[in-house]
Amino acid sequence: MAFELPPLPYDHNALEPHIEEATMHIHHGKHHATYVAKLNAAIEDHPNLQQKPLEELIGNPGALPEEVRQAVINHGGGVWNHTFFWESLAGNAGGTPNGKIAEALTKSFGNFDSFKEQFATAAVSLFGSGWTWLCAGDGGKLIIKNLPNQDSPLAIGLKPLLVIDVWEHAYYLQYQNRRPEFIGAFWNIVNWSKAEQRYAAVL
Ligand code: MN3
Repeated sequence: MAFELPPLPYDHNALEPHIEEATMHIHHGKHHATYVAKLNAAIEDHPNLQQKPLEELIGNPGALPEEVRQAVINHGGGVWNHTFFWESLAGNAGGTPNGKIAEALTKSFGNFDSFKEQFATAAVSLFGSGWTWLCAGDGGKLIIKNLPNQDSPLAIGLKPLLVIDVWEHAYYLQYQNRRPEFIGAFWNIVNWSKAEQRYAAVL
């Protein structure tokens, strides 16, 4: 097997009450695991691709053989995005960021509350299935970017710092159609120290 499902970086109940244990079991153990299985199936006959880092596969899809390209974008993206999402969250987290990312959020969005409002508005308004990303672009400037399906910000030259999964499977069991409520709960479990580390690495 080329790629494996990484374990969650915390217990399945660590994000309660904001994301319930049952959702975590299905989202990680079924959805995330299925992306891993389908990625491996897609590149079964391509041992050279199995040896490469996932970032390289999804970061430069133009270099992939055409017959597997869309499958790697979809399932490889699904693998990478979910791993990044789990690492973007933590129990007893949330609050406000510190350090360079705090300064950059203020510079790019006016103030922290304005960033939260713009990010939440983007996530609420994303049509269909996709992800809302906070990324660093040129010169470390921060931008909010909605991407559909499992498309990767790595493929368009952005450096992701934080993300929320707004596919219905991310919240429907607990929140049903109330996506804004799920997005509101997200702020209580954002792992800002992880986002700070990621931004420091970009700079
Ligand atoms: Mn998902």
